[in-house]
Amino acid sequence: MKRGVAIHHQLTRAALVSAVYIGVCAVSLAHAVESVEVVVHQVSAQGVGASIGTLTLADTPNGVAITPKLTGLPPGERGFHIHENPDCGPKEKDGAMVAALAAGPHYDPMHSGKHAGPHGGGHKGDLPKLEVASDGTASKQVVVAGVTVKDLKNRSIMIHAGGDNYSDTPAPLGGGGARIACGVIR
Ligand SMILES: [Cu+2]
Ligand SMILES: [Zn+2]
Repeated sequence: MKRGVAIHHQLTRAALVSAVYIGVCAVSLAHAVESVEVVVHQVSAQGVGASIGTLTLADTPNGVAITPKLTGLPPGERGFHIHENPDCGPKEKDGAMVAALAAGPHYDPMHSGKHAGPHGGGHKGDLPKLEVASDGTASKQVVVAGVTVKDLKNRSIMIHAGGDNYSDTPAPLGGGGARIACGVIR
């Protein structure tokens, strides 16, 4: 009889340990939902300049939400992308230094080879355009589907001088042209 009670206690203990273990796993899953803050800097052929604010990247059920808190940008729509390398520095091209060229091309893990905008099946780094208000601030959130914060770590996020027509024609990469601000996603 005594032995039966002991086994019963052992089983109860095993059930408790399992319950605690499942609880710990649930907490770990919750922690997998990440949020990071990216400091954005002006960039030029001379190098990385002053900070113009931050972008907060957070996992949501619909993808990564990017919340800008930026100042000092030219008003209007600006090309906005994830680039491959975690480096906002200048790099030489055809004998001249080019702003933020070290960031490399648009993030393209599927090797699509095409710029197509946020829903076009091209580069995964093609974000919705960044909207800059008439006072040079940007605060409107954009969401990029099909990626997590983890995918975007150790890359950079770029703001261009021009807009973005989500196509490679008539100009490549949406026509955004020069790189004017950049932040490294750590
Ligand atoms: Cu870009
Ligand atoms: Zn692109």
